[in-house]
Amino acid sequence: MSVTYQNRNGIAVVTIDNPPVNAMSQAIRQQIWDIAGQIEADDAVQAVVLTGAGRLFVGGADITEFNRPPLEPHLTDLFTRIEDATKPWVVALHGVAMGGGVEIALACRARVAAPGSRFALPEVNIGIVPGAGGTQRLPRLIGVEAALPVVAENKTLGHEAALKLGLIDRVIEGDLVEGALAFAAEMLAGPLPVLARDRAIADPGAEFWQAASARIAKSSKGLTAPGRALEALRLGVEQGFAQGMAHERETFLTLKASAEAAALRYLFFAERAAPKPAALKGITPRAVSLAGVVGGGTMGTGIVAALRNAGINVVLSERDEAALTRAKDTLSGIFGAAAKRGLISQADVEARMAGIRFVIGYADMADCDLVIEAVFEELSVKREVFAALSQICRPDTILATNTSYIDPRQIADGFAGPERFIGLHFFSPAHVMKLLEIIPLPQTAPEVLASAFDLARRLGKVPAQSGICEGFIGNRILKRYRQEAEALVLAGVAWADIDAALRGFGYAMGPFEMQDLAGLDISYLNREAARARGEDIPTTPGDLLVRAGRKGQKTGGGWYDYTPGDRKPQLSAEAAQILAPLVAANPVQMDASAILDRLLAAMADEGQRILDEGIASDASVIDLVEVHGYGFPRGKGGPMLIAAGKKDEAK
Ligand code: 3H9
Repeated sequence: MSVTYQNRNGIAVVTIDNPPVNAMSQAIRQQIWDIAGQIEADDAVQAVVLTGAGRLFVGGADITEFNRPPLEPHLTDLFTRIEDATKPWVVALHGVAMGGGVEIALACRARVAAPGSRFALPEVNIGIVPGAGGTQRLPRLIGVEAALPVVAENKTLGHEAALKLGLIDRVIEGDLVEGALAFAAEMLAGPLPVLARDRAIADPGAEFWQAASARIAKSSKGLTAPGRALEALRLGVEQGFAQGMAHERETFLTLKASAEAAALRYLFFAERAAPKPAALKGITPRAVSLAGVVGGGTMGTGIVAALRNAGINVVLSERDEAALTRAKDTLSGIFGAAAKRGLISQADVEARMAGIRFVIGYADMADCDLVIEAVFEELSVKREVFAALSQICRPDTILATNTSYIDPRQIADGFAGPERFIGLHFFSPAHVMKLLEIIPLPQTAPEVLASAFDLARRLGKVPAQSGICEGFIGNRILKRYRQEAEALVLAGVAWADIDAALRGFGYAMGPFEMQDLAGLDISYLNREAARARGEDIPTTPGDLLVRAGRKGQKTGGGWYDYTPGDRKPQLSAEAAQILAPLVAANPVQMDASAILDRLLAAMADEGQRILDEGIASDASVIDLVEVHGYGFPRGKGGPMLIAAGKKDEAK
């Protein structure tokens, strides 16, 4: 880790070398600071080219330092020093510049970049605003309208857009440092470009700010930072650069110290650790270029869409023509909707559909590298599929089940090549939801497990390895959460209060609204099946509602009533009457924070059991499951993080 400085014919080349992402840690800041001082004092230097070693320029400030008080020299002071230098600094950007990496570039006199470079201020993702001038210098350089989505909405700019907007001054084909040196020499011959801080800025007016605030309030889903980034930008436009910088710094420091930012940082590192389990280090995954999917229902088609979006060709198998036609329609609907939203082109839609072979039976699965079964959740049906696949497929074809509850050992039992079986539990809709639970069997080969992680990476999913237990990590915690919520109802707490508490916490909906949306009948049928097997399962509120024909939104009512065409839940006198025999006679008032404490504690308790049993390797894996598969509010980190915080408070 070092910053080096070399005099190249009167121009100093300063190189930041701090793998893996050249993060600007205290040591790096100090070295740049010192070198900047030496350069100012060196008569043999007329200008500076700043560059990063390795595959990218700079990934930003060093986030690992954010849990501690900031250490000097601060980035803001360093950037002012660069800005005030009498020798002009030119930055040579390549790969990625993010956060502080963009901000240091904005403080330079000029910016050149290699083709393919990308620029972003992703600070809002970790609960902060850009804290070293990003909200002030960027709008002065590229205009408020172009800067706002970068500053507050995590928009990335590619090199072409950056050039057009004036974020960079030249794209350098060929050797970047040589090109930057030539640019600096030219620059010295003419009048120097005006610094970003000294450029005029136009206020786009009240209407613009109003619309932007409304858009950001909607898209930020309860997170604080995006709105504060907008405010910081606006304040600098209205009150000038110096005031804007002071306000930005204060906002940055306040947010950095917040629980929300701590939770988002925790998830940032958890998301980066999850794809790289230590046990798989050095193990090469198998190549997957053709995948089979058995079952073209909601889950199967979602998985096919996810695979095609990642460029993997697919063979989709169904039982008959009618089912295949339905699957085809669903898939063209999925891709068509993406095209309508401008995410892909019409040509992409056609290419994605063309990469799917729709077949009946399993014969065409013979040459697949991976086959994912997504058929009805019934052991015998799944075993039928694998009986055929284990005969037809190559011996090295990975065979995966998308079961959400059934023990994958039972599904694979007795079939040839047990080392190639694995559980891959997708979440519906599978082309949207980020979570992929990966469930190795005891005999799964390490390279099959490595292939599952590699697949998650290619599909843009967050992988969470789970051991085998009923419901794996996610559905096991969901069951406990629902049980706890129902226990409160039985004790006399109004279910509308419980749902409201969870919504207030940041969930899109509470447990009872969720049941109404998903339908109460499937879990009812599961309970009935278990009762038929002789299991002693007491009558639940869900049983009474389903028996009275209230299966949820699809039947016009469940826990709540619904008017046709409207998903808004309304209190239901009928549901209350049906449940009266189970619910305590006297209503119990419980405030939202007490309700939350109960439900979050139950989730964390189940999570702790999951850890104790070795089902998950780390508490952060459980939190990733909740955030990416079950709508746990990102800004809260996860039930395990909250429980750990409570334990710390109690100490
Ligand atoms: C900021 O700049 C604040 C300023 O406005 C003001 C300050 C006053 N720090 O993602 P990868 C680690 S806030 C420390 O797998 P990729 C990461 O944990 C910052 N560590 O690589 C991982 O560690 P490990 C704003 C960092 O090639 C390793 O590097 N910037 C940082 O897929 C490789 O990471 C951001 O938010 C960091 N800043 O992607 C950018 N960044 O190997 C965040 C990464 O031990 N970073 N690490 O698991 C990214 O988006 C991606 O890492 C990047 C590279 C695109 C840069």
